[in-house]
Amino acid sequence: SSQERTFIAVKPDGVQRGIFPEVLKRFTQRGFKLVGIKLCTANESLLRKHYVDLQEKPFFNSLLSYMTSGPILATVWEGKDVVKQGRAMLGATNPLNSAPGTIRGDFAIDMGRNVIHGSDSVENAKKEISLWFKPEELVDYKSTLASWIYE
Ligand code: YYY
Ligand code: MG
Repeated sequence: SSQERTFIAVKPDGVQRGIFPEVLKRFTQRGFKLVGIKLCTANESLLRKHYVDLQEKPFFNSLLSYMTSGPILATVWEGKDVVKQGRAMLGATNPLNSAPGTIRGDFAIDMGRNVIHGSDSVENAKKEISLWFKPEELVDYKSTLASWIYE
């Protein structure tokens, strides 16, 4: 449905390098609707929940220090198929495998500096949104552009 939501976060490198406006621009221009946004720093306990599936991986500690190294721009986007489309807009986990035209393919080289996070399923999106945002931080509004974006 066009009410589907995803969690997209610009990681500390993407914030420091000034890539976050490009991320906002790409999702907005595609036609997705911004329903939540905040600059925040992630603490370790939040990140352990966020990356719970990766706790046993050899890169987990370096992932934690990367993700706590500076501010993160946390966002929530709404629109038709936004979870899958968002992942496509991000590119592959390893930027060296990301096509030009994707965010990682255009702005990143190393996997441990891959600029951006995006939920990988509708179910994980719900989990991540509730982890990073309080319900009252998400804004419900009708976009006046909807009829120009959806037929
Ligand atoms: O969802 P995505 O971010 O594309 O990849 P995940 O497999 O969920 O891994 C999360 C995060 O961990 C990834 O964005 C970079 C880092 N990472 C890594 O540093 N080395 C790996 N071999 C795999 C992932
Ligand atoms: Mg992931």
